[in-house]
Amino acid sequence: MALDIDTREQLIDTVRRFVAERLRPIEAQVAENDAIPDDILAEMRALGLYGLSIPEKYGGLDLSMEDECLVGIELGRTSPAFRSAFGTNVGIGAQGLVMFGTDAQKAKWLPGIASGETITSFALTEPEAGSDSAAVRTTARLDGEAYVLNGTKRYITNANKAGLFTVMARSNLDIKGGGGVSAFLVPRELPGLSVGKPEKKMGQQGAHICDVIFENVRVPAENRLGAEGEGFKVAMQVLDRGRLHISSICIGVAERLLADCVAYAGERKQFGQAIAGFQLIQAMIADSKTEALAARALTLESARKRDRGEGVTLEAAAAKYYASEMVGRVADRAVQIFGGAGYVADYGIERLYRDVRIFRIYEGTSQIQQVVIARETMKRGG
Ligand code: COS
Repeated sequence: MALDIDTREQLIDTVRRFVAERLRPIEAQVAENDAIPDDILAEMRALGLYGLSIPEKYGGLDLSMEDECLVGIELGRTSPAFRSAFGTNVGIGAQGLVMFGTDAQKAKWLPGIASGETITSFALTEPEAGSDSAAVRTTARLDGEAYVLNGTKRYITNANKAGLFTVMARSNLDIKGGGGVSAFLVPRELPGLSVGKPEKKMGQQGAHICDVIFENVRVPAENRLGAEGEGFKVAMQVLDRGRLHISSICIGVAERLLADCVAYAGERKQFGQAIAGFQLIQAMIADSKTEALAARALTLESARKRDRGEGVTLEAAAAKYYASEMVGRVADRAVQIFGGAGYVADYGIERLYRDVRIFRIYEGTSQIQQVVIARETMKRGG
């Protein structure tokens, strides 16, 4: 639901202040400890951040895609690890349920997801099925009133905290591609489900990814999400939406880095003057600003298109491709503008440089976005 202008401004202002006053001061601490303090997580819950995209009926804020992206841009102005804490509840972990769940499934799980009491994870990727996500090998064999799941999912965000997994598994072994895949809502407590240790990563410390292992996990048939064989399409539609959300975070980080660069270039003196006066520094700022503006326009326009009920497979891929590559370039220029100070840890620039690297990989690599963009463009005839 689209918010009226005043409510939207209020929400954005609240999130902006929360980011500036509560999150930015502890960025380094969170990275050091690889954990977000519990009181901060409680504040996120109180602000409604876990339920940004969940229908009001189930306790969420029911934001339109455009409003969610505007909030996402604000959330991007700090370490992206903070957003990750509730990102799966807002996006890929819960949207399969929001879009394809039955009334009974929604009533059972969405209130807990909206409040942040239940953390959700999206379990698609496997050791042998990354970009080729239709190749999932995890099996779901129907046995009486339950599907029996076996297999391993890899790099699953928030798996260590999750109470509910949206799992894509092959329910028909005779169909090799996506058509043999179904989606399931799998509560963590089911016997046979185990979660590996969080991986050590390049960036975004405080956000966690783990393996999820299924050993004869009996999932009640009523937990299937959508029709049998529709799981791959569920995943693709969830990702179409998720890609717009990720784009908004990339824009927020880029805008944050730009502000940091402008402030630093105004203070840092070389050759007897602030480096902001040098045109070669200005050129980097100009390029970063232009690209951040372009990503903002593309993402918000695509979000509005989705809000009008139109398909955005191409637009979401284009926005994610452009915004994630853009923030990589902006972060690289930020290190350059900060010079030695950009390379050492004290200023946080090198941390953000590492944090943004994953945006070009998860929820579809840049190369997958290019494949999607080309296919869709050819389908549309240009
Ligand atoms: N929305 C709805 N349906 C979609 C869709 C979308 N965005 N994308 C594909 N489909 C449908 C197709 O229409 C097709 O349906 P039919 O069989 O009825 O014709 C079916 O799904 C299979 O599609 P396709 O043939 O395009 O599948 P491919 O195996 O060629 O792969 C890509 C498609 C590469 C685009 C897909 O595997 C992908 O996005 N991979 C990246 C996954 C990813 O983002 N992983 C990150 C992990 S989650 S953090």
